Amino acid sequence: MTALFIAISLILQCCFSASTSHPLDTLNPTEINKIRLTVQKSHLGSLPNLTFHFVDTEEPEKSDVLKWLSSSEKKRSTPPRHAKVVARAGGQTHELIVDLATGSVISDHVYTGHGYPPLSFTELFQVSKLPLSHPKFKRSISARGLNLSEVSCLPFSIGWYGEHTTKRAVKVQCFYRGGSVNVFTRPIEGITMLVDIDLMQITMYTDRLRAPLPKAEGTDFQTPKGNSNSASCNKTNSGFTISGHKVKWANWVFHVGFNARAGVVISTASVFDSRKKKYRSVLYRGHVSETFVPYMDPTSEWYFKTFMDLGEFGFGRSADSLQPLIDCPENAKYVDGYMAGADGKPQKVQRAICIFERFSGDVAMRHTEINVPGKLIRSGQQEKTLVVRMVATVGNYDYVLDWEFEQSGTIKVGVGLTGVLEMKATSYTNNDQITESVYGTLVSENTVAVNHDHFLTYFLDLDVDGNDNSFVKSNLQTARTNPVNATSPRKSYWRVVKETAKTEAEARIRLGLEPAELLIVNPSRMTRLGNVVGYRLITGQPVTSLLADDDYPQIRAAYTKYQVWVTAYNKSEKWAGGFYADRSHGDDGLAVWSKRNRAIENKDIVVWYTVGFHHIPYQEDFPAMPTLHGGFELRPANFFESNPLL
Ligand SMILES: *[C@@H]1O[C@H](CO)[C@@H](O)[C@H](O)[C@H]1NC(C)=O
Ligand SMILES: *[C@@H]1O[C@H](CO)[C@@H](O)[C@H](O)[C@H]1NC(C)=O
Ligand SMILES: *[C@@H]1O[C@H](CO)[C@@H](O)[C@H](O)[C@H]1NC(C)=O
Ligand SMILES: *[C@@H]1O[C@H](CO)[C@@H](O)[C@H](O)[C@H]1NC(C)=O
Ligand SMILES: [Cu+2]
Repeated sequence: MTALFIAISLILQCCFSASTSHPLDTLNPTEINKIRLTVQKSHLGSLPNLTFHFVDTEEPEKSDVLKWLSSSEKKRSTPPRHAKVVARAGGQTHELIVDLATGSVISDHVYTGHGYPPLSFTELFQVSKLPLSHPKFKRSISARGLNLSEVSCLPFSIGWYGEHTTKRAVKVQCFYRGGSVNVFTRPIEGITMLVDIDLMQITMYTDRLRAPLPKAEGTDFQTPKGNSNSASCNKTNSGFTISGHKVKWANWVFHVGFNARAGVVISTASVFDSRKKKYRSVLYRGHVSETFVPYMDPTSEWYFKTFMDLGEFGFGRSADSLQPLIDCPENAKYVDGYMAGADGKPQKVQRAICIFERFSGDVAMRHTEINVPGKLIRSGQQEKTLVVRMVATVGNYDYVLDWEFEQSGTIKVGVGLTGVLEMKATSYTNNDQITESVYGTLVSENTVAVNHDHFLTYFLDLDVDGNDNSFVKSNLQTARTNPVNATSPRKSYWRVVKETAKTEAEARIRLGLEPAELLIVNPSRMTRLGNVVGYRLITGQPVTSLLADDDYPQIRAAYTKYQVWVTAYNKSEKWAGGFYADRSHGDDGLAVWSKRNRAIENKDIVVWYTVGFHHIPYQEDFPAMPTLHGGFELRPANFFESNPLL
């Protein structure tokens, strides 16, 4: 959920040229303005209340992009540049495709299905101000003896609980600063307001219960500031180059994009094979596809808190300007991000992304050989990697999102959770007073941090050494030696039994039950030795949603019941929770697409992996939590002929 409103900075960008030479480049400010003018000139311009909720490139056909990439610069034909726009006007949701070359709308229709486009920050900001002039709210605040000018109110998306018809709506809850900068630690418990977004009015008001206001003391999360402003963009010479959005480093080349919904998008990542003397494709496109953050307090003030941050708000929309020397090291280079605001005008997030070489102090590889007579042979390499990072501050939580490229061919995806927990006020000051369930942990006097989950589902369109891939499960099975004509004193060993998923149903994986390795292979490419070329998905902690299948939030986020899914590539299937995630009914999204049970063997396929955390809060998570890490890896598996580090 969200509360931060991006300040538009006017400082010039530091390290990047704004060239739009790659077909996957994200929209630049000139293009965003052109899209706005085009839409305003169309019939939408005459409808009341025109607001922009989604503005992004309409991704070109993959075949056109691949053709562009493989042809020489002179012979290239750049695919047509189109934008997808979802706007609200006259109380309806309009989907438009805008042709940027001609500045015209080439398709336009009204969406009438379930769910709504992302909430705009402008409307969320307006919502947050509504209570402050609402007579009932003012009465509730003075009845509590509080000072209205110390109150901060925040909007929360509300999901869907089986209602036949829905409106665009959010709930609002308020917090008391009164000497604290850590707004979330001081909830004014018991007051809930429902806001109809299209009317921009409070349509329901409840003041149901009272709980003491948690104290301000001990809630400050600010660490003493170092001299961080002295960091410049190009202090250290770095081993990578950026031209436009294309990054080249060591044996890697890839494209870095940014949009309001996903944040960082990595595409056309290829790794150089020094034996074959060419770049070989690994990942056509990868980004966070959706998040699901359900809280585990079913009471009337809290039950609706089951956020799908990407579809409801946007990770790019929540991207925070990175703080040099805190969020990224001294040798980082920064990239600004651009997106359209509710008015369609370009907004800039300064330093939305940083890129840096990491010298982790770890060992990339080593060996000492003592068995060569008369010699001691010792060698090794230190680990040096390239990190692409952004931070999404989605209200109380901060997600540190990394793509890390290794010279070994591995891509490591990291998720760091930090920020402030969502807390509720309670009368309890010690655990021994608690007799009923409080659905969380007492983390400070009068303060319960509520149990919850974080699921970040990644879209991974792997193209391992080409378009057509298969998904293979290598099961490790205990085998018994033959007891009859025993030639071995051993009774057992394990062996690998490979299973290639033929359809989408066979590629829904719940990890952690049986030992298995998951591979994405290119069945038409072999190594010299006849092993099939592949990449391995090394998964993190096996976490799936524990909510009941028939619970409404779970119906909307059905894809969190498995950690891994594989689907047939379809350009319009990108958002695991469905495109219209706000108040969705679960009738679009990964779980629905996978039910088609398409063939996925030796086809262009997409892997979906969910990084999950069950979060039981602990006292150390208060007043702000130390970063908790999760993630996964994509590691070459018979992709190279031998160790690419040598
Ligand atoms: C990098 O730093 C040098 C010297 O400090 C400066 O002259 C140059 O303009 C900088 N380049 C960029 C792209 O900021
Ligand atoms: C336009 O917005 C205003 C408030 O922001 C609302 O009162 C009005 O009903 C809206 N009109 C339509 C057609 O949605
Ligand atoms: C309320 O808070 C404001 C701003 O912090 C302060 O200026 C004002 O004096 C306070 N009023 C009371 C009655 O405490
Ligand atoms: C691609 O996905 C969309 C959305 O799920 C669907 O409507 C369409 O039929 C799919 N196309 C193909 C060829 O499967
Ligand atoms: Cu958490």
